[in-house]
Amino acid sequence: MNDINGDRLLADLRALSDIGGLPNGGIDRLAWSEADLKGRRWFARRIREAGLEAREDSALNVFGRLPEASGPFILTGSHLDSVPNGRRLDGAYGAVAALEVLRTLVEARDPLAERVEIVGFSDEEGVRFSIGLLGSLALCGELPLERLRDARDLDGVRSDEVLVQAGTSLDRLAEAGAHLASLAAFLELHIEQGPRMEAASMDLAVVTGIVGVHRQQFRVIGTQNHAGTTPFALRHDAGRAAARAIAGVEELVQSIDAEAVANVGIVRFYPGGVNVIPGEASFSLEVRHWDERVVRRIVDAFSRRLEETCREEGCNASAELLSWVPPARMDEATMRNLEMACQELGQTAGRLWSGAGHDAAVLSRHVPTGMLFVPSAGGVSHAPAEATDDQHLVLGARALLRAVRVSASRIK
Ligand code: HGY
Ligand code: MN
Ligand code: MN
Repeated sequence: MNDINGDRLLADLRALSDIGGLPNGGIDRLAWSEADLKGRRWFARRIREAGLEAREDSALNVFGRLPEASGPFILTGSHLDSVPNGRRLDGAYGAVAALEVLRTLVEARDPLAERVEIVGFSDEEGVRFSIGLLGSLALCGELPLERLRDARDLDGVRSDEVLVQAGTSLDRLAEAGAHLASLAAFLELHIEQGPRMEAASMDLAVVTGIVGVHRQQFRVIGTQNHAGTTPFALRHDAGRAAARAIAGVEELVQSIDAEAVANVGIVRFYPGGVNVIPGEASFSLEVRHWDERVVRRIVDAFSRRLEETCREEGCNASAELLSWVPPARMDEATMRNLEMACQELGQTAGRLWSGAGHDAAVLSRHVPTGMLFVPSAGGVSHAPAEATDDQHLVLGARALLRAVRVSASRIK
């Protein structure tokens, strides 16, 4: 059987990582930015250069397939956007590997190629509007439209304005859902983005499930005042109240469940003057666990803790849900198919929960879905130091090829 062209896969990954490249070696393809759109245009061009038909849907997801193919399809791919100051593999690896798989099937004149479609999803990271997975949610008819309509990006620009500038619009996003009926299954190849595979010397891992990801925005209102003349006893310092609550997050989360994690990734004080006691503080809180009851307990406990702290500081707090993606179990038969594909390569794949969120979490609610991981060097991701060695990158794509062929051969 024809196999993956490893050099071509690695060359494509290098070419894509030049788009949005940063002087420190990282990349920044923030969703809907010019660099992100350039990355999608590059992906569509590479699809066409392989003699395939490239199609962009209303969510600007980029699909590729044989021109005469009509479905149902095994869809495989991942996202093309990145976190700010990220690196070249998160998402991009699964999309480029999917292209290499389809190219390999077409070059081998494998009849199964007609049953395969690839995708580069939009805005998986959810950094722009704090609502992620937008491309896969649009494809699956699950868009939180009202929340998205109210959302603004980090510069305060309304979501619809950003989307119109990118070439679509909020109202058109939902059109993407029409394609879901053409899909029979979804497979996503991704880097682990964590330390477990490397620590266990695991070359390939089949994902058993994806954690639930809860994102919330808190606002603390105090009293803006002069930083030089206001005695501590008279202050209602919103920044101090927020900072005290944030500083206690790790202990609070660990006291509820050792496997849960949380993150405060964005903090802002208003008005933000060196000599002004902040009258307002806002911050994001993200909580993750594979059991949504644990996530609920953590969010409730943190909210109570913040209320107490605000009472002590003479401040008030309010909260707004940004997004909630429930935990997702992968399809058992698809997991076995992925394990068999690894065995064909003489590899025994481990089984792991994913601590990172993925488009596969959304697809898994609609079609049989599976994920395959390759290790991350030092367990690092969402940072310029993210890396995976070439052997693992090629091995993962070779396993994906075999898994896609088995899944495609089973389409009725
Ligand atoms: O945030 C995540 O877990 C994923 O990388 N988007
Ligand atoms: Mn990702
Ligand atoms: Mn990511």
